[in-house]
Amino acid sequence: MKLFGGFGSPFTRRVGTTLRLYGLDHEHIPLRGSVPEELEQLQKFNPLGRVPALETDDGRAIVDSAAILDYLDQLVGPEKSLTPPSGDARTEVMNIIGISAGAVEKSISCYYEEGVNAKRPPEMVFRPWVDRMYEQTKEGVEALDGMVKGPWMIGDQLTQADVSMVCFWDFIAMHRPASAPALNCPNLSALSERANAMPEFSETRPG
Ligand SMILES: N[C@@H](CCC(=O)N[C@@H](CS)C(=O)NCC(=O)O)C(=O)O
Repeated sequence: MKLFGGFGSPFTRRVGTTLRLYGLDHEHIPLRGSVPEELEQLQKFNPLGRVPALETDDGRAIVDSAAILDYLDQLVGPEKSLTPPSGDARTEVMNIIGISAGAVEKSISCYYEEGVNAKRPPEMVFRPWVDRMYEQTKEGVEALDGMVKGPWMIGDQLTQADVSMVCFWDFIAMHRPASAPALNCPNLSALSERANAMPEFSETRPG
């Protein structure tokens, strides 16, 4: 298998971390869509030129981290899958991933609005919308902070809710400018610290 995309992308990182936790052999190719030659190569696997993308051992290209995780879960089977296959635990995990993915998507949108990675000239930024997105991220992660059962998101078992949450939280915390409303998430910080002590997380942690 080949995983395309750098771990600066939280969606790519959650796939890279899951591959490690499952002990699946793979090659990591950190292509960047922002570099024209790399974009061309990436588009062979993802017509959108986004990361992550996965090339399977039988030559299929899978796009979108949720679809890739679903593929990997099926590959390892229900006993080993980090996403509970059914029942309340599955609903809980999917719900946490839904909120945390929404929060990080808002954070990524802000990352493309202002700062060194901005795609828009500063005079074209519509301030009320950017401020609202900072608020949405804050509201999302603070709600998630209150949902941590401990030691992991849904209790004793590490699940995909933790993998996704930690990858998303680390991105949000790393890229939040000092001018944005501060985040009060002691439980998510502790969860991130616990997870990043594991090699599967620390090896994918962006510098
Ligand atoms: N829903 C997608 C989101 C992927 C995504 O947002 N990728 C970003 C990097 S974090 C990207 O490639 N952005 C460049 C672009 O959209 O052109 C997934 O889960 O894989």
